[in-house]
Amino acid sequence: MVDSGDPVPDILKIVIAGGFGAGKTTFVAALSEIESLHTEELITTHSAGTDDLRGLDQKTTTTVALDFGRVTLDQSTVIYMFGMPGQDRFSFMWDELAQGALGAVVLADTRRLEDCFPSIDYFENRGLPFVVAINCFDGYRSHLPEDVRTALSLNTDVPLMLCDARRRSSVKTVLVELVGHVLEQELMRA
Ligand SMILES: Nc1nc2c(ncn2[C@@H]2O[C@H](COP(=O)(O)OP(=O)(O)O)[C@@H](O)[C@H]2O)c(=O)[nH]1
Ligand SMILES: [Mg+2]
Repeated sequence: MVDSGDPVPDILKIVIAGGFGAGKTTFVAALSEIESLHTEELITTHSAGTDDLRGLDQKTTTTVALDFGRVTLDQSTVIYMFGMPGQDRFSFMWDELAQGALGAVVLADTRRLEDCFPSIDYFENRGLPFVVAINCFDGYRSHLPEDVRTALSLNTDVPLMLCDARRRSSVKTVLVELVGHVLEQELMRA
């Protein structure tokens, strides 16, 4: 076989978690270099009873299965992002999605902070490194990250930052922070 000379890139898998409407689909789409694959459906009166829409007056779609996106860091590293559906009824998929993941981003929506508790518990129990990104929705008073840390009872060693899931540069900063955190955890374990 002829060697093309192109190295086969390392594939890093990252999961994007958080409650319904926290911005996971937006986050993956903002950074993905491929058309992010996501399965959204218009919220019907059927799912309206199931998906809690409090505070989300503009939300008209709901992710049915998963978001998937890809971003090339450099020639040797490609990141695959998998959105984890936040609704409890999809929790049966979490183990499958988290399998082999390097780390996770938990998107927190300060309008409904409690919605990200299950994701945080899940990654803590699983021992998977994660960062928490507070998604900044317009028109809602911004919360001090340290107040959010207290409200989430988050360990001081878990990075916490503000982000705008619609902005590529903001999403990128969150991923860079996560990769740095993962490396730090690995060095500590070594
Ligand atoms: N203002 C603002 N709106 C956002 C942001 N991220 C997502 N949205 C909007 O919030 C809604 C929910 O986002 P979506 O990505 O579908 O949430 P998901 O359920 O977690 O996948 C959509 O209408 C987005 O356009 C953000 O950072 N700022
Ligand atoms: Mg979604």
